[in-house]
Amino acid sequence: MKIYFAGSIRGGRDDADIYLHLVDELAKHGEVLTEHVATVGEEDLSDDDIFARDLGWLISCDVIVAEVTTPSLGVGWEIGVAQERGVPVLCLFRSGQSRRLSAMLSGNPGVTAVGYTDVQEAAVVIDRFLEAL
Ligand code: 6IA
Repeated sequence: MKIYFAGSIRGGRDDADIYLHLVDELAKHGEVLTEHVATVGEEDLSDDDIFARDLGWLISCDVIVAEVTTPSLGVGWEIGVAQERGVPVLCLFRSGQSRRLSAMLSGNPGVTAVGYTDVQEAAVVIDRFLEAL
C-alpha cells in the first residue's frame, strides 16, 4: 500500500513530533511516500520541484492520511486533490484543542475525520482505517 502522509510544513511545525509517531505507525502498513513531512530539513529543491514531486506521489497513492490539527494550506489542497481522485482520506485531529476543525473536513461526507487525544489512540484509528480498506 502506498500511503501519502500529509502534515503542516509552512503552516507551522508545532506538531512535528506527533507526525514522527504517525509515520512510524503508517510504515507498518505499507510504503510512506512522504516521510519527509515528519523529518523535514532543508531540501535542495525549488518550490516548483517540490510541487511536481508531491503531486506525482499524490496521484499514485492508495490512501492519504493527514494530521490536520495545525491548519495548512498545502494539506487542505492535498486532501481536496485526493478526494477528487476517489482516494480514501483519513484526517486525524487532536481533540480538546482551542481550534475547531474546518467544516470542509468535519462536514465532508467523503472524508473520514477522527479526533484523538494521544499518539496511542491515533495508532488505533490508523490501524482500523487501513485494515478496512
Ligand atoms: O502549506 P504547507 O507547507 O504547510 O503544506 C504542507 C504539505 O504540502 C505537506 O503535506 C507536504 O506534502 C507538502 N509540502 C509543502 N511543502 C513541502 C516541502 N517543502 N517539502 C515537501 N512537501 C511539502 C520543503 C520544506 C523545506 C523546509 C525544506
